[in-house]
Amino acid sequence: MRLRRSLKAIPLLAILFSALLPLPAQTADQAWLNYQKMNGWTLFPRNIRTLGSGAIEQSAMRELNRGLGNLAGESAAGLSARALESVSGETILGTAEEFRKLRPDVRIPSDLAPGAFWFSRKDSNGKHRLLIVGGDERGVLYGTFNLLRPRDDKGFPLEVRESPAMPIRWVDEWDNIDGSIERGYAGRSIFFDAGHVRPDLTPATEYARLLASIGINGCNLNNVNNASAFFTPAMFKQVARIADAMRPYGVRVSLSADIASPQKIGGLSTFDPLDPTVQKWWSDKVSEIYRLIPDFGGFTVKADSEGQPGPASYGRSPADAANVLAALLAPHNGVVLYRAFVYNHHLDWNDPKADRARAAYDIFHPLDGKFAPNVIIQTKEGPIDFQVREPVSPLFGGIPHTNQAMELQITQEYLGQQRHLVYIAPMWKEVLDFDMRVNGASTPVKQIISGQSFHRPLGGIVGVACVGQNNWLGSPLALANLYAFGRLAWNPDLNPEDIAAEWTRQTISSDAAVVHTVVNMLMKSWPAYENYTGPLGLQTLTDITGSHYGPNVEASERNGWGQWHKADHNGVGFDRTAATGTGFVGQYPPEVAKIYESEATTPDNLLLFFHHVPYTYKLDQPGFGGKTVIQYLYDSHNDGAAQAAQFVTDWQSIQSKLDPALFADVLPRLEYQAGHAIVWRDAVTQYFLKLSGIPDAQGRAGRYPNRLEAEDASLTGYTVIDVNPWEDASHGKAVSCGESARKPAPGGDPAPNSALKGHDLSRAGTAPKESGASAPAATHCSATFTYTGQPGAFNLAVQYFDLPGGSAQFTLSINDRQTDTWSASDHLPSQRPNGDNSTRRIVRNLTLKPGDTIRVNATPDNSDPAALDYIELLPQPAN
Ligand code: GCV
Repeated sequence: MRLRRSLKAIPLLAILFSALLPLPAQTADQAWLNYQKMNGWTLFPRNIRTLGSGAIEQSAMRELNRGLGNLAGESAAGLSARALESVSGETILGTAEEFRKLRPDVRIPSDLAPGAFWFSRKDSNGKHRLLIVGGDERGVLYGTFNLLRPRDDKGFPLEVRESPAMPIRWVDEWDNIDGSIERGYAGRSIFFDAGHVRPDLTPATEYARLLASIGINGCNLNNVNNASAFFTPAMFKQVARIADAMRPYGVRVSLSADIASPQKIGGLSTFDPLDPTVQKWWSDKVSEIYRLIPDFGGFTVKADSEGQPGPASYGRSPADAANVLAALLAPHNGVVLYRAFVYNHHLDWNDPKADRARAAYDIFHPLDGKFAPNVIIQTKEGPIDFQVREPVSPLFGGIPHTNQAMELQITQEYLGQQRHLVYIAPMWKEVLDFDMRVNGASTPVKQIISGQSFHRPLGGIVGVACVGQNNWLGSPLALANLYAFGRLAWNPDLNPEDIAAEWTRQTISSDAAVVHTVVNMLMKSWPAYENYTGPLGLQTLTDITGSHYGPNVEASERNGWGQWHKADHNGVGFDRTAATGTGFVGQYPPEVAKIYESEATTPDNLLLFFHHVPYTYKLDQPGFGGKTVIQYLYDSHNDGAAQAAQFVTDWQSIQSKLDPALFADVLPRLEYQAGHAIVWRDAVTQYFLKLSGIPDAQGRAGRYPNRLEAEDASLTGYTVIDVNPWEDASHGKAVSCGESARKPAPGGDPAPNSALKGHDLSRAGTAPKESGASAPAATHCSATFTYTGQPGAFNLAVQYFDLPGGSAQFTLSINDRQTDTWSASDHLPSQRPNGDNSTRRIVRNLTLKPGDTIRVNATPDNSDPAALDYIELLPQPAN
């Protein structure tokens, strides 16, 4: 017994020990700035100099030298004579002003705006001359990165001139002072740890490099929830170190500000923004910050939202609060990004007029024109919360006299949490291109937020990135989203497919087959995810009060949060029309409202967001095949899961052309996704089959002929349990080993970071209960199945639940011969077996004949009870 314990302690010690070792420093090369990969792409004269001495210009020069370093590292032998010749000459970097002063002999464009650049390559007197000219220092840096970027087959251009589409191009990090990250899926903060700024800020500088390479100029460092802990003198000093680390790449830092800070940490009895003592408190804070960080960007504010306090406590408006802060920041060139994500999360589901989607417009439209010139209203792209598909928020058309920014989410909270491949740029592009038709004129959202449509001085785009210590976003292919965000912020007219190709060339390989395959996978990934999670405007049908990850259809009903789909026995969808629904549709300008008001003209992919229709409603628009809503739900979930499986095959098809480490890193992620897409498919189709009572015309929903259910197996030690929600397990049941030994988290399953967010689970109505097995704890369990089909060769899927807090062990034996063993050691959400952690293991190439026994042996570990759902025999592919 003692021996067993000490043996068990070895891996634990190893984990603890490795946790104490410093992680190897994270660098921008791990993302897309790997000049080794781009070797030889860009040839430029090696004699490089800058006209100015500013830090950002020096960064530009360093960047060229890095690129050159790799070019030179290729050695003369590796370069053709022509290439070597083409790099002789000079490269000159400088701002337009510096050129005018110091090199009046050189002709440059006269009207480069801040951030803009122009570069040109010319032959002069037999020598090459490359000029990189910026409207300011940032422009020089952006031009340099542009020059270093591998291009498509058209080759290296002789002249390029570009300028950013909008002034605000920021990322938001939701980092907490203890180093955790709300909605972060890539480990801990690169900035903070245990109440302090990290001693080594090399990753912060590397992050700034990455951001600058795609034109991002601001980074809001901390979580919008509970931000007051950051507003102490000691913390300001430390944040100044982050600002120093990021400044050389032109990235200004800013902070989320908690409106209640004067009371929470300032010792005042009030936080009323119009109270003079409160204003004095903010004024002192702002002065203190700018003494330390002269180029501080400003404040991001979440107020009166999801438990965060705000001006409403004193009957004040968002404009009152925003303007007080703005007045203090204005002399320093700082701004307030006031978030329009303000809503009541105690809505009454039974009230047919209650609608969370209305909130932002209802609150902010009446305030249009009342905000100070340096306030920007930051609105999430859709009216709910980063769902797999939403219509564009009508607020973009509703405050023409106010500066606006669009908030997008790069971190994949509702989009598979970086475990699923979802390239979001095509969704962002649809949103940016959407024409709001304000006053009956063309007003695409991208032009509204850039300030162009309504002649606003400020505006822009903010991406919630939540990068962490684990390769920035955790999964290598997820980095395409960060890259695409920056490219679209720079130029929203770019095409997501071209951006994907650009990213692939820099990050993976320039090989044509690789670029083709990866771009194809990326472009198909959002539609696939939408298909298997929530098509037709249903939104992501996940556990909205908990993990926001796996399927939980019922969670989006009967809660106060207002993320509802209103499915009943007869129909599905939320009537938001002006005529019979909540009136949300009326918030759009008339031409758009007219489209959404009618079922016939609402795009089918948003139908259920706007309308409640019978399951038998026919989808007549192109691409929807004239199917009924219910049949489309069945089909799309099957198509989506099939597409996810195809990603595995696609990736395997380019194995020989990929870096082996990258191949090996990505493959299991795609395999996992393919398995989890099946969990999604089955959960949603079973749910709607039961609710509607209408069968799947193709007979797939709820029928799994090749499955052997664990609850029907011959069980030793295992107890049959009800899975909650029922649709997350085949037939609602599973078996669990050592149930009574488990120590579920007190109070059930909290939402990740729920304490921070203030999510009120008691109102959720879906707070999970542990299924109450009381059998003595088993230390080993087995489920034995007898094969009764035809003899043949199969792959076999074992569907089990991989719970956190332990690494249960599984083995699979055929006729008592062990054929596979694995441990359930992933870190998936939820403390109980459900769709968050339902996981598929595929054992390949088994031959079976009637009477063979298939046994799954399991050993639970701590809070992981080695729960098992079913096994499934899969036909083997022909090869
Ligand atoms: C930072 C959603 C997320 C929260 C997030 C909130 C917001 O509700 O689940 O984690 O809190 O949006 O954007 O403020």
